[in-house]
Amino acid sequence: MGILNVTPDSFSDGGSYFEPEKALARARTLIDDGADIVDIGGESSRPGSQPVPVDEELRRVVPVVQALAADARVPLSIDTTKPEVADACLRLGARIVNDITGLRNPEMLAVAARHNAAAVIMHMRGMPRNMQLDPVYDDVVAEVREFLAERATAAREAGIADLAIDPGIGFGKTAAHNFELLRRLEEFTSLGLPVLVGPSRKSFLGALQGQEATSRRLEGTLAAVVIAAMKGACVVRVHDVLPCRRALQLADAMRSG
Ligand code: HH2
Repeated sequence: MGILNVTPDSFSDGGSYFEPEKALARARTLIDDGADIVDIGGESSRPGSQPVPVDEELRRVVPVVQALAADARVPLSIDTTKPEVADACLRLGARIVNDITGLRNPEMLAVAARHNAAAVIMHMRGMPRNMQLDPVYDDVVAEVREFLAERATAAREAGIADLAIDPGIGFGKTAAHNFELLRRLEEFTSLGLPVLVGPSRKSFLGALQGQEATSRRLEGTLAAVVIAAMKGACVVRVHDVLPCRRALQLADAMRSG
């Protein structure tokens, strides 16, 4: 899953693809580099970020989804917490709702079901503005797993058949929590749903290696996606599709023997 942030302030590429022409060119690069899905977001969820009004989020993503839906060779996913934005993008041809709030809004469940969309259920403790203020868990894997199982049941009951679950790397988690989620990723696959993970360029990778600049976190990202794949992840959400694809090709070859 290639990331397309149509935002001025995303944590690693804010402002780079904010104009529609730049966003479309980026989407084409992601697809040429081997992305199987393009995930389009119009609101940053970096720690400390504030919500964007619905009109502004629509203004950012609608032209991009519209243009891409007409000629993209891969399914489009919309990364949003707002049912109005999901609805508009699904109408235009997006096929997947990626909701960092885990479809907790009943209206979001209804929108995804109505459009027969697939959905990604992600775990987040708190909201972006406050999620990194000292997150504490007794057992991070057990607590995240329980949340994902509960939301998957709610999504199925609402009529959404095609689901993936995501432990939400960096969303209300310390670096130690993120490492533990990756180390014990198999415990999520046992829920019987495809597992998606998004470690790309995140700060827990930088902290370990003294790489504060997000542009210096590629090696950490490659290690994380390979480990996630070896532990059963089906989808990785990344900025750097080409190198991740190459690293995953090797992991696949080793896995299949
Ligand atoms: N991470 C980000 C955004 N959306 N969705 C899922 N399912 N999983 C993730 O790990 C995930 C996500 C944050 O990354 P990015 O989109 O690059 O940054 P920003 O939120 O600042 O736009």
